[in-house]
Amino acid sequence: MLYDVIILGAGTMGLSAGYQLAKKGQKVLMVDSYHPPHVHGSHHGETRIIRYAYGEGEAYVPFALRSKELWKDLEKRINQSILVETGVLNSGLETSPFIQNVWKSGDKYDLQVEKLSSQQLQQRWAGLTVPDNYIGAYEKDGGYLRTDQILNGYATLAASYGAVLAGGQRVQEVQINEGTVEVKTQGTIYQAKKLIVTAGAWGREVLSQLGLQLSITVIRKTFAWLHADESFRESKFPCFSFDTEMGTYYGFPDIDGAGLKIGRHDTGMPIHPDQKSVPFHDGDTEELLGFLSRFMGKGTFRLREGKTCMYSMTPDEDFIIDYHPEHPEVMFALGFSGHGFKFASAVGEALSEMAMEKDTTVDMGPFRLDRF
Ligand code: PYC
Repeated sequence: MLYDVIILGAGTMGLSAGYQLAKKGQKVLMVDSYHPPHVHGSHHGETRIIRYAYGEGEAYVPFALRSKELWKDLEKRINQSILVETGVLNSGLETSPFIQNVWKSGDKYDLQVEKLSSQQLQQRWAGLTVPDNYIGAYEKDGGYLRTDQILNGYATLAASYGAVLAGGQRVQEVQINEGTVEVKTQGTIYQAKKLIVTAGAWGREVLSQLGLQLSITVIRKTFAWLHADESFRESKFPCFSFDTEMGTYYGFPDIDGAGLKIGRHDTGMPIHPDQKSVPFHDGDTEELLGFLSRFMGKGTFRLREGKTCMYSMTPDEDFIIDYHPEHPEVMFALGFSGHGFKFASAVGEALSEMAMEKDTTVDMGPFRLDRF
């Protein structure tokens, strides 16, 4: 069977692309080493932040806004709540480049971002202890996405339009023969006219088989849920992102009694994606508690569960979404650098448009490979 498109990596990005393509009448095969949903992709951990005034740069704003439209569309199609608007608080020194970008992008796209002094922050959210020289940029439309519902929703919808999911299929070889893509797994060779690579931390290796060396480093990251008091519940506390001299930390309020969730966004140990990561340990807990005692000092926190995950970092921490420079039948979306999940709905749409040789709804110019 000759598929129109094979997608390597059926995490959120791959399933989103598979759904979009199958809905548009394409014959789609999605291949994954594991059986989605699993803990090896970028979707585990139940929740991801969504925000629009964007500290990583204004180029992301149209992408985030289109993603929101598509998340709302997905909510209707699966009849489940997936985007919850708790608000997102960005905080740091007024001079922090991240905070400056939040203002700049908010102004440019006329987004609602409220400026709060450290005193106002502490008045509004009882748990906060913010230094005097910090400010807050609060986006009330921001919030979080429910990852399991999204993954299962896309998998169900993609299947309903005829997309095939081949789970537990580790890719051994990828080749291009006279314009046809061949993907070899244990015992099977699949063929297609086009190939999309959304293999996350494994994407670099797949593309190197096709002669393309991407500069992506896989990093071990940790996050945890902590028992916290009432002032950190979802009805009373926002999602947050703090750019501090102790590092960059993000988190979520206590959702449905799961505990306050928090992680460190910067730094981390380089690893190979197949290497068993150093398990979450006491040092990881101490790091997170160190941040909490400084910036949420009125709370008492106790570790409930800690986990590790992987970020695929590019040198500039911006995504790479492009065609293979020598094989235009190959496309990829990789290097999400720890801030990609919120865009998965629009990434899938863009990849489907690229595979069908159409203009993309959102300009992918800022994410091209030739910027390096
Ligand atoms: O994009 O807000 C974000 C985020 C939080 C943690 C990792 N990425």
